[in-house]
Amino acid sequence: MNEFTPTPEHRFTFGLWTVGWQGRDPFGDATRAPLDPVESVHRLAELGAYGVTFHDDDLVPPGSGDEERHTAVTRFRKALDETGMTVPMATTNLFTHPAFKDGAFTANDRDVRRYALRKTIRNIDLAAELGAGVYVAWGGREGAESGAAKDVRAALDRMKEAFDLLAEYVREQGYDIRFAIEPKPNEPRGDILLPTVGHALAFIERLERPELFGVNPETGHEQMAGLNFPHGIAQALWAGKLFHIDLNGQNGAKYDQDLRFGAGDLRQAFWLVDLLESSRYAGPRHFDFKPPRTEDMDGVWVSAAACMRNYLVLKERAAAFRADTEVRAALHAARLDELARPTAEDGLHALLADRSAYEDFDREAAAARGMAFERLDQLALDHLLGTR
Ligand code: 3MF
Ligand code: MG
Ligand code: MG
Repeated sequence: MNEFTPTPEHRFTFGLWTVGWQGRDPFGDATRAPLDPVESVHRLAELGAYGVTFHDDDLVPPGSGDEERHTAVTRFRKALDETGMTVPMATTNLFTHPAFKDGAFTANDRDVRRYALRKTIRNIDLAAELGAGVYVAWGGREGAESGAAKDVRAALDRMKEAFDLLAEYVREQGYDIRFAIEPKPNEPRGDILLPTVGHALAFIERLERPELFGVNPETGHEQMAGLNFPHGIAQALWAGKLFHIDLNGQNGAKYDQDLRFGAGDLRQAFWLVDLLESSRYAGPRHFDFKPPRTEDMDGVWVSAAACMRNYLVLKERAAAFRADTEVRAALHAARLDELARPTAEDGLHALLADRSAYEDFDREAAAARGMAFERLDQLALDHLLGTR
Protein backbone atom coordinates (compact mmCIF):
# COMPACT_ATOMS: atom_id res chain seq x y z
CA MET A 1 0.00 0.00 0.00
CA ASN A 2 1.43 3.40 -0.99
CA GLU A 3 0.16 6.80 -2.12
CA PHE A 4 -0.76 5.32 -5.49
CA THR A 5 -3.07 2.71 -3.95
CA PRO A 6 -6.70 3.78 -4.41
CA THR A 7 -9.02 3.79 -1.42
CA PRO A 8 -12.68 4.86 -1.08
CA GLU A 9 -11.52 8.24 0.33
CA HIS A 10 -10.28 9.09 -3.17
CA ARG A 11 -13.88 8.84 -4.39
CA PHE A 12 -13.19 6.92 -7.61
CA THR A 13 -16.32 5.68 -9.36
CA PHE A 14 -17.00 3.68 -12.53
CA GLY A 15 -20.00 3.27 -14.80
CA LEU A 16 -21.28 -0.31 -14.91
CA TRP A 17 -21.18 0.11 -18.70
CA THR A 18 -17.40 0.73 -18.67
CA VAL A 19 -15.93 -2.50 -17.30
CA GLY A 20 -19.10 -4.18 -18.60
CA TRP A 21 -18.52 -3.08 -22.19
CA GLN A 22 -18.45 -6.21 -24.32
CA GLY A 23 -16.43 -4.66 -27.12
CA ARG A 24 -19.17 -4.38 -29.73
CA ASP A 25 -18.25 -1.62 -32.20
CA PRO A 26 -19.63 -0.48 -35.57
CA PHE A 27 -17.39 -3.00 -37.36
CA GLY A 28 -17.24 -5.96 -35.04
CA ASP A 29 -19.11 -8.17 -32.65
CA ALA A 30 -18.62 -8.49 -28.91
CA THR A 31 -15.24 -9.88 -27.82
CA ARG A 32 -16.20 -10.39 -24.17
CA ALA A 33 -19.06 -12.13 -22.36
CA PRO A 34 -21.66 -10.11 -20.43
CA LEU A 35 -20.53 -9.05 -16.97
CA ASP A 36 -22.87 -9.35 -13.98
CA PRO A 37 -23.26 -5.93 -12.25
CA VAL A 38 -22.88 -7.74 -8.93
CA GLU A 39 -19.43 -8.97 -9.98
CA SER A 40 -18.48 -5.47 -11.14
CA VAL A 41 -19.38 -4.05 -7.73
CA HIS A 42 -17.25 -6.66 -5.94
CA ARG A 43 -14.26 -6.41 -8.27
CA LEU A 44 -14.23 -2.60 -8.28
CA ALA A 45 -14.54 -2.55 -4.48
CA GLU A 46 -11.51 -4.86 -4.23
CA LEU A 47 -9.57 -2.48 -6.48
CA GLY A 48 -10.31 0.42 -4.10
CA ALA A 49 -13.21 2.20 -5.83
CA TYR A 50 -15.78 4.24 -3.93
CA GLY A 51 -18.83 3.55 -6.05
CA VAL A 52 -20.54 2.68 -9.29
CA THR A 53 -22.98 4.46 -11.59
CA PHE A 54 -25.43 3.01 -14.08
CA HIS A 55 -27.93 3.53 -16.87
CA ASP A 56 -31.34 2.00 -16.12
CA ASP A 57 -30.70 -0.68 -18.76
CA ASP A 58 -27.24 -1.60 -17.36
CA LEU A 59 -28.88 -2.79 -14.15
CA VAL A 60 -32.28 -3.99 -15.31
CA PRO A 61 -32.11 -5.65 -18.74
CA PRO A 62 -34.53 -3.90 -21.12
CA GLY A 63 -37.83 -5.76 -21.44
CA SER A 64 -37.70 -7.14 -17.88
CA GLY A 65 -40.97 -7.60 -16.02
CA ASP A 66 -41.58 -6.26 -12.51
CA GLU A 67 -40.30 -9.44 -10.87
CA GLU A 68 -37.03 -9.49 -12.82
CA ARG A 69 -36.56 -5.82 -12.08
CA HIS A 70 -37.07 -6.44 -8.38
CA THR A 71 -34.56 -9.32 -8.40
CA ALA A 72 -31.93 -7.30 -10.26
CA VAL A 73 -32.24 -4.34 -7.91
CA THR A 74 -32.23 -6.54 -4.79
CA ARG A 75 -29.06 -8.40 -5.85
CA PHE A 76 -27.38 -5.10 -6.68
CA ARG A 77 -28.33 -3.55 -3.34
CA LYS A 78 -26.95 -6.60 -1.54
CA ALA A 79 -23.63 -6.22 -3.36
CA LEU A 80 -23.52 -2.54 -2.38
CA ASP A 81 -24.24 -3.40 1.26
CA GLU A 82 -21.61 -6.16 1.33
CA THR A 83 -18.89 -3.94 -0.12
CA GLY A 84 -19.80 -0.49 1.18
CA MET A 85 -19.87 0.78 -2.39
CA THR A 86 -22.03 3.84 -3.14
CA VAL A 87 -24.10 5.04 -6.12
CA PRO A 88 -23.41 8.79 -6.41
CA MET A 89 -24.88 9.09 -9.93
CA ALA A 90 -27.34 7.39 -12.25
CA THR A 91 -28.47 8.07 -15.82
CA THR A 92 -30.85 6.90 -18.54
CA ASN A 93 -30.18 4.92 -21.69
CA LEU A 94 -31.95 7.03 -24.32
CA PHE A 95 -29.82 5.87 -27.22
CA THR A 96 -29.67 2.06 -27.71
CA HIS A 97 -33.24 1.13 -28.63
CA PRO A 98 -34.14 1.87 -32.28
CA ALA A 99 -37.11 3.94 -31.06
CA PHE A 100 -34.54 6.59 -30.11
CA LYS A 101 -32.99 6.74 -33.60
CA ASP A 102 -34.02 10.40 -33.98
CA GLY A 103 -33.46 11.36 -30.37
CA ALA A 104 -35.34 11.21 -27.09
CA PHE A 105 -36.23 14.60 -25.54
CA THR A 106 -35.92 16.21 -29.00
CA ALA A 107 -37.14 13.41 -31.28
CA ASN A 108 -39.47 14.74 -33.96
CA ASP A 109 -42.00 12.08 -32.83
CA ARG A 110 -43.94 13.36 -29.83
CA ASP A 111 -44.79 9.87 -28.53
CA VAL A 112 -41.07 9.03 -28.40
CA ARG A 113 -40.44 12.22 -26.42
CA ARG A 114 -43.16 11.34 -23.90
CA TYR A 115 -41.79 7.79 -23.56
CA ALA A 116 -38.26 9.16 -23.01
CA LEU A 117 -39.50 11.33 -20.16
CA ARG A 118 -41.36 8.45 -18.51
CA LYS A 119 -38.32 6.15 -18.89
CA THR A 120 -36.11 8.80 -17.28
CA ILE A 121 -38.54 9.49 -14.42
CA ARG A 122 -38.76 5.77 -13.64
CA ASN A 123 -34.99 5.57 -13.21
CA ILE A 124 -34.85 8.82 -11.22
CA ASP A 125 -37.04 7.05 -8.64
CA LEU A 126 -34.47 4.25 -8.43
CA ALA A 127 -31.58 6.73 -8.32
CA ALA A 128 -33.22 8.48 -5.37
CA GLU A 129 -33.80 5.16 -3.61
CA LEU A 130 -30.11 4.29 -3.97
CA GLY A 131 -29.01 7.68 -2.68
CA ALA A 132 -27.65 9.22 -5.88
CA GLY A 133 -27.22 13.00 -5.67
CA VAL A 134 -26.59 13.58 -9.35
CA TYR A 135 -28.60 12.48 -12.37
CA VAL A 136 -26.67 12.68 -15.67
CA ALA A 137 -28.27 13.40 -19.02
CA TRP A 138 -26.26 12.63 -22.14
CA GLY A 139 -28.31 13.37 -25.24
CA GLY A 140 -26.36 11.15 -27.62
CA ARG A 141 -29.17 10.84 -30.14
CA GLU A 142 -30.38 14.45 -29.88
CA GLY A 143 -29.13 15.79 -33.19
CA ALA A 144 -29.15 15.30 -36.94
CA GLU A 145 -27.25 14.21 -40.01
CA SER A 146 -28.87 16.69 -42.38
CA GLY A 147 -30.03 20.32 -42.34
CA ALA A 148 -33.81 20.31 -42.72
CA ALA A 149 -34.28 17.18 -40.58
CA LYS A 150 -34.06 19.11 -37.32
CA ASP A 151 -35.40 22.55 -36.49
CA VAL A 152 -32.72 23.26 -33.92
CA ARG A 153 -34.58 26.13 -32.25
CA ALA A 154 -37.72 23.99 -31.84
CA ALA A 155 -35.57 21.09 -30.60
CA LEU A 156 -34.02 23.36 -27.96
CA ASP A 157 -37.53 24.35 -26.87
CA ARG A 158 -38.34 20.65 -26.43
CA MET A 159 -35.05 20.05 -24.59
CA LYS A 160 -35.86 22.90 -22.19
CA GLU A 161 -39.38 21.55 -21.75
CA ALA A 162 -38.00 18.11 -20.85
CA PHE A 163 -35.52 19.42 -18.29
CA ASP A 164 -38.09 21.76 -16.75
CA LEU A 165 -40.48 18.81 -16.32
CA LEU A 166 -37.75 16.65 -14.77
CA ALA A 167 -36.84 19.44 -12.35
CA GLU A 168 -40.52 19.82 -11.44
CA TYR A 169 -40.76 16.08 -10.79
CA VAL A 170 -37.68 16.00 -8.56
CA ARG A 171 -38.96 19.00 -6.59
CA GLU A 172 -42.44 17.49 -6.16
CA GLN A 173 -40.99 14.22 -4.91
CA GLY A 174 -38.64 16.06 -2.55
CA TYR A 175 -35.60 14.26 -3.98
CA ASP A 176 -32.15 15.65 -3.20
CA ILE A 177 -31.04 15.26 -6.82
CA ARG A 178 -29.39 17.71 -9.22
CA PHE A 179 -28.95 17.17 -12.95
CA ALA A 180 -25.69 17.20 -14.91
CA ILE A 181 -25.86 17.64 -18.68
CA GLU A 182 -23.11 15.82 -20.60
CA PRO A 183 -22.03 17.57 -23.82
CA LYS A 184 -20.63 15.76 -26.85
CA PRO A 185 -20.04 17.18 -30.35
CA ASN A 186 -20.94 14.14 -32.49
CA GLU A 187 -21.18 10.31 -32.45
CA PRO A 188 -23.58 8.63 -32.68
CA ARG A 189 -25.38 11.53 -34.42
CA GLY A 190 -23.60 13.48 -37.16
CA ASP A 191 -24.01 16.58 -35.01
CA ILE A 192 -25.34 16.51 -31.44
CA LEU A 193 -27.19 19.36 -29.71
CA LEU A 194 -25.34 21.00 -26.78
CA PRO A 195 -22.00 19.94 -28.32
CA THR A 196 -19.60 21.50 -25.80
CA VAL A 197 -19.38 22.59 -22.16
CA GLY A 198 -19.93 26.18 -23.27
CA HIS A 199 -23.14 25.38 -25.16
CA ALA A 200 -24.48 23.45 -22.15
CA LEU A 201 -23.65 26.25 -19.70
CA ALA A 202 -25.48 28.78 -21.86
CA PHE A 203 -28.50 26.46 -22.24
CA ILE A 204 -28.78 25.90 -18.48
CA GLU A 205 -29.34 29.61 -17.88
CA ARG A 206 -32.54 29.39 -19.98
CA LEU A 207 -34.11 26.72 -17.73
CA GLU A 208 -36.78 27.49 -15.14
CA ARG A 209 -34.63 26.20 -12.28
CA PRO A 210 -31.02 26.69 -13.41
CA GLU A 211 -29.74 26.04 -9.89
CA LEU A 212 -30.67 22.36 -10.27
CA PHE A 213 -28.55 21.97 -13.42
CA GLY A 214 -24.82 21.68 -14.00
CA VAL A 215 -22.54 19.84 -16.40
CA ASN A 216 -20.86 16.44 -16.62
CA PRO A 217 -18.00 17.12 -19.04
CA GLU A 218 -16.07 14.17 -20.50
CA THR A 219 -12.37 14.41 -21.39
CA GLY A 220 -12.67 12.81 -24.81
CA HIS A 221 -15.84 14.66 -25.79
CA GLU A 222 -14.23 18.10 -25.56
CA GLN A 223 -11.01 16.85 -27.14
CA MET A 224 -12.94 15.35 -30.08
CA ALA A 225 -13.83 18.97 -30.87
CA GLY A 226 -10.19 20.03 -30.53
CA LEU A 227 -10.94 21.89 -27.30
CA ASN A 228 -8.77 22.23 -24.21
CA PHE A 229 -10.46 20.07 -21.55
CA PRO A 230 -8.89 21.71 -18.46
CA HIS A 231 -10.02 25.10 -19.80
CA GLY A 232 -13.61 23.83 -20.15
CA ILE A 233 -13.49 22.40 -16.63
CA ALA A 234 -12.10 25.68 -15.28
CA GLN A 235 -15.03 27.57 -16.81
CA ALA A 236 -17.52 25.06 -15.39
CA LEU A 237 -15.92 25.48 -11.94
CA TRP A 238 -15.94 29.26 -12.33
CA ALA A 239 -19.67 29.08 -13.07
CA GLY A 240 -20.27 26.81 -10.05
CA LYS A 241 -21.55 24.15 -12.46
CA LEU A 242 -19.11 21.24 -12.24
CA PHE A 243 -21.62 18.77 -10.75
CA HIS A 244 -19.87 15.63 -12.06
CA ILE A 245 -17.06 14.61 -14.44
CA ASP A 246 -16.35 11.76 -16.89
CA LEU A 247 -12.61 11.04 -16.96
CA ASN A 248 -10.99 9.11 -19.79
CA GLY A 249 -8.33 9.38 -22.52
CA GLN A 250 -8.47 10.63 -26.10
CA ASN A 251 -5.88 11.18 -28.84
CA GLY A 252 -7.06 14.36 -30.52
CA ALA A 253 -9.91 15.02 -32.91
CA LYS A 254 -11.21 11.63 -33.97
CA TYR A 255 -13.92 9.14 -32.93
CA ASP A 256 -14.72 8.85 -29.20
CA GLN A 257 -11.87 6.63 -28.02
CA ASP A 258 -12.83 6.30 -24.34
CA LEU A 259 -9.30 5.18 -23.44
CA ARG A 260 -8.38 4.65 -19.80
CA PHE A 261 -7.57 7.83 -17.87
CA GLY A 262 -3.93 8.82 -18.45
CA ALA A 263 -3.81 7.40 -21.97
CA GLY A 264 -4.25 9.94 -24.76
CA ASP A 265 -3.33 13.54 -23.99
CA LEU A 266 -1.17 13.14 -20.89
CA ARG A 267 -0.30 16.81 -20.56
CA GLN A 268 -3.98 17.81 -20.45
CA ALA A 269 -4.55 15.02 -17.92
CA PHE A 270 -1.79 16.53 -15.74
CA TRP A 271 -3.32 20.02 -15.85
CA LEU A 272 -6.77 18.59 -15.25
CA VAL A 273 -5.72 16.78 -12.07
CA ASP A 274 -3.80 19.87 -10.96
CA LEU A 275 -7.01 21.89 -11.45
CA LEU A 276 -9.40 19.44 -9.78
CA GLU A 277 -7.12 19.07 -6.78
CA SER A 278 -6.19 22.75 -6.38
CA SER A 279 -9.83 23.85 -6.75
CA ARG A 280 -10.83 21.25 -4.13
CA TYR A 281 -13.46 19.76 -6.43
CA ALA A 282 -15.45 17.59 -4.04
CA GLY A 283 -17.38 15.36 -6.44
CA PRO A 284 -16.54 11.80 -7.42
CA ARG A 285 -13.69 11.12 -9.85
CA HIS A 286 -15.81 9.16 -12.29
CA PHE A 287 -14.29 7.06 -15.07
CA ASP A 288 -16.23 6.67 -18.31
CA PHE A 289 -13.83 4.60 -20.39
CA LYS A 290 -13.93 1.47 -22.51
CA PRO A 291 -11.32 -1.24 -21.97
CA PRO A 292 -10.24 -1.91 -25.59
CA ARG A 293 -11.93 -4.89 -27.24
CA THR A 294 -8.49 -6.54 -27.56
CA GLU A 295 -8.61 -7.29 -23.82
CA ASP A 296 -9.94 -10.30 -21.95
CA MET A 297 -11.39 -9.82 -18.45
CA ASP A 298 -7.92 -9.66 -16.88
CA GLY A 299 -7.16 -6.75 -19.19
CA VAL A 300 -10.42 -5.08 -18.19
CA TRP A 301 -9.46 -5.03 -14.50
CA VAL A 302 -5.88 -3.96 -15.30
CA SER A 303 -7.35 -1.07 -17.28
CA ALA A 304 -9.77 -0.06 -14.50
CA ALA A 305 -7.02 -0.16 -11.86
CA ALA A 306 -4.79 1.91 -14.15
CA CYS A 307 -7.41 4.72 -14.37
CA MET A 308 -7.18 5.18 -10.60
CA ARG A 309 -3.42 4.72 -10.40
CA ASN A 310 -2.80 7.26 -13.15
CA TYR A 311 -5.01 9.80 -11.38
CA LEU A 312 -3.06 9.32 -8.15
CA VAL A 313 0.33 9.49 -9.88
CA LEU A 314 -0.69 12.72 -11.62
CA LYS A 315 -2.00 14.06 -8.31
CA GLU A 316 1.41 13.44 -6.73
CA ARG A 317 3.21 15.00 -9.73
CA ALA A 318 0.96 18.09 -9.67
CA ALA A 319 1.50 18.52 -5.92
CA ALA A 320 5.28 18.26 -6.41
CA PHE A 321 5.07 20.90 -9.16
CA ARG A 322 3.11 23.29 -6.92
CA ALA A 323 5.47 22.74 -3.94
CA ASP A 324 8.69 23.35 -5.90
CA THR A 325 10.29 26.68 -4.90
CA GLU A 326 11.67 27.16 -8.42
CA VAL A 327 8.14 26.74 -9.77
CA ARG A 328 6.89 29.37 -7.37
CA ALA A 329 9.57 31.77 -8.56
CA ALA A 330 8.71 30.92 -12.16
CA LEU A 331 5.01 31.57 -11.51
CA HIS A 332 5.94 34.93 -10.05
CA ALA A 333 8.19 35.71 -13.03
CA ALA A 334 5.29 34.80 -15.32
CA ARG A 335 3.17 37.28 -13.30
CA LEU A 336 0.32 34.95 -12.37
CA ASP A 337 -0.07 36.90 -9.13
CA GLU A 338 -0.65 40.02 -11.19
CA LEU A 339 -3.47 38.29 -13.13
CA ALA A 340 -5.12 37.47 -9.81
CA ARG A 341 -5.25 41.17 -8.95
CA PRO A 342 -8.29 43.19 -10.13
CA THR A 343 -7.58 45.51 -13.06
CA ALA A 344 -9.32 48.57 -11.63
CA GLU A 345 -9.98 48.12 -7.93
CA ASP A 346 -9.63 51.92 -7.79
CA GLY A 347 -12.82 52.22 -9.86
CA LEU A 348 -13.77 53.56 -13.28
CA HIS A 349 -13.16 57.26 -12.48
CA ALA A 350 -9.70 56.63 -11.06
CA LEU A 351 -8.91 54.59 -14.16
CA LEU A 352 -10.03 57.47 -16.40
CA ALA A 353 -7.94 59.94 -14.39
CA ASP A 354 -4.86 57.71 -14.31
CA ARG A 355 -2.42 59.17 -16.86
CA SER A 356 -0.06 56.19 -16.41
CA ALA A 357 -2.85 53.94 -17.71
CA TYR A 358 -2.94 55.67 -21.07
CA GLU A 359 -1.26 59.02 -21.77
CA ASP A 360 2.01 58.01 -20.10
CA PHE A 361 1.73 54.27 -20.64
CA ASP A 362 5.00 52.90 -22.04
CA ARG A 363 3.60 50.59 -24.70
CA GLU A 364 7.04 49.73 -26.11
CA ALA A 365 8.37 48.70 -22.69
CA ALA A 366 5.31 46.42 -22.19
CA ALA A 367 5.83 44.93 -25.64
CA ALA A 368 9.48 44.22 -24.84
CA ARG A 369 8.75 42.32 -21.59
CA GLY A 370 9.07 38.55 -21.95
CA MET A 371 6.40 36.44 -20.26
CA ALA A 372 8.77 33.64 -19.11
CA PHE A 373 6.18 30.96 -19.86
CA GLU A 374 8.63 28.56 -21.50
CA ARG A 375 10.67 28.19 -18.31
CA LEU A 376 7.48 27.58 -16.33
CA ASP A 377 6.18 24.98 -18.77
CA GLN A 378 9.52 23.14 -18.89
CA LEU A 379 9.46 22.87 -15.09
CA ALA A 380 5.96 21.37 -15.41
CA LEU A 381 7.14 18.92 -18.05
CA ASP A 382 10.10 17.88 -15.89
CA HIS A 383 7.72 17.20 -13.00
CA LEU A 384 5.34 15.30 -15.26
CA LEU A 385 8.18 13.17 -16.65
CA GLY A 386 9.57 12.53 -13.17
CA THR A 387 12.87 14.22 -13.97
CA ARG A 388 12.42 16.73 -11.15
C1 3MF B 1 -21.02 8.41 -24.52
C2 3MF B 1 -21.01 8.69 -23.08
C3 3MF B 1 -22.14 8.10 -22.30
C4 3MF B 1 -22.54 8.92 -21.09
C5 3MF B 1 -23.58 8.23 -20.28
C6 3MF B 1 -24.15 9.11 -19.20
C7 3MF B 1 -22.42 5.74 -22.50
O1 3MF B 1 -19.97 8.94 -25.18
O2 3MF B 1 -20.11 9.31 -22.59
O3 3MF B 1 -21.74 6.80 -21.91
O4 3MF B 1 -21.46 9.23 -20.28
O5 3MF B 1 -24.66 7.89 -21.07
O6 3MF B 1 -23.41 9.13 -18.10
MG1 MG C 1 -17.58 8.99 -24.30
MG1 MG D 1 -19.58 9.97 -20.68
